[in-house]
Amino acid sequence: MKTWKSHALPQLPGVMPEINLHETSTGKVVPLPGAGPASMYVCGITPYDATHMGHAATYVAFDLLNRAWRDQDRTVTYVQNVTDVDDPLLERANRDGVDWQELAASQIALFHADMEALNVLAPEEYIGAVESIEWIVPEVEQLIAGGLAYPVAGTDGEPDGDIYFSVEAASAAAHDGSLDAPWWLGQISGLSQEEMLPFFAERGGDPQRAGKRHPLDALLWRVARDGEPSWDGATLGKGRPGWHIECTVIAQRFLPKPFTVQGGGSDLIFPHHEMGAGHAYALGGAPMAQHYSHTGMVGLDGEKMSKSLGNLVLVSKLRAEGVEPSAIRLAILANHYRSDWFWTQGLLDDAVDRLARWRRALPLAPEGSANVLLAELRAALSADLDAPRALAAMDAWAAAATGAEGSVRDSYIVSDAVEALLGIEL
Ligand code: 5CA
Ligand code: ZN
Repeated sequence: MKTWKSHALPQLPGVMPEINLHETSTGKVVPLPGAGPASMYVCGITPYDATHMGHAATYVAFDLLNRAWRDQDRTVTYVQNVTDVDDPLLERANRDGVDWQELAASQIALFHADMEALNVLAPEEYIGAVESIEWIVPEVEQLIAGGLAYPVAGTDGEPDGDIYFSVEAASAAAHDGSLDAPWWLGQISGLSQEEMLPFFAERGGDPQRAGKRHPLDALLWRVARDGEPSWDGATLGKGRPGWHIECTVIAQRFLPKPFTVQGGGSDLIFPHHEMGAGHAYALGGAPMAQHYSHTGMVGLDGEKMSKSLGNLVLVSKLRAEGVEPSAIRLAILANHYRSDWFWTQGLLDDAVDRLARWRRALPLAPEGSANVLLAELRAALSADLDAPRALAAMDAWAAAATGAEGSVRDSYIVSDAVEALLGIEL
């Protein structure tokens, strides 16, 4: 699928030091692999509503990592999916009486325009669930053949043949040596099975589905139902894929096994990334990713911002009201990516002021100040993408830029650094 356009990325003098990033599974900030190509998969949107500030914050956070890697002169391969067929999208289209494909296409277009406006570097590959069905089917067939997935008989009006991933068979295979590497349920999230159950039910799982071998077994293939779109599934029968296998297959097709960083919001730790890791082991005995990284949740008025609650601040709406995209990005960057935070008008007002201060300071750049600032920005970003610390360094630099005449060379380096590392155009 087509993606959006990246703005040009200025080259800076010197390089970013070793990047340290929080690892979800251990809770520790650890160095990322420092040499060779870097690869990243960030879970994309389900396109039934426009980009809200939570989505924007997640993609801006991983954009900082993309920029940090590029500042190390690394080759980066970034892949993002779009869940362009899934229950919530079909439910929304039904509710509103619109065609689900048109709804998806319109929201994807809006998302791309928002990402471009927010200066998020485009992924190298942007892949839809629908276009990946033909790659998913043989992988599910392989899991069945290996005894790691099984069909469920129809009951309570459900048809025969939905395919589920067996969490018990997969973790047993991982430990008896039939898979090369160990995998267990809880490896990424650290949750106990009792803790997993409510999240599973809340986030697309079906613990109560009759006929499953284990309540936490995840759907791999949903056979066709009346009134739902379906595709050829070869021996699986007509149907559509489950959610976790979509991301596993796309990531494994376009990225190394394992790739460097799997990213997404903290709402995806369980079950989505936990199951994705399990699917990857079950398919090849290799971990999905070397590192799992998650952003905090953005909320509004005391609740998580979510399409289902409807408490959304839309990037496109703010843009239509004339808010400068750089100010939106700067408001996001004022929060550390791992913290949960709330969107407020005050945050945006502060960002508008800050942008104006930085712009006023730019022509007054003190001689020799740019390289010092650049080192501070790099130190902040390499320390678990500490954008608030980078903003504070830039604030201090701007406050000190008070001379009558600035250094042209320094002002160029500063504006390039703020653009290349923070994605803010001055
Ligand atoms: N299509 C799936 C991922 S494969 C999905 O979760 N789509 S989504 O549209 O619900 O979310 C898109 C991305 O934004 C995900 O990485 C999700 O973790 C993140 N996200 C969703 N809501 C928030 C929020 N309130 N704050 C921060 N990030 C969020
Ligand atoms: Zn995903």
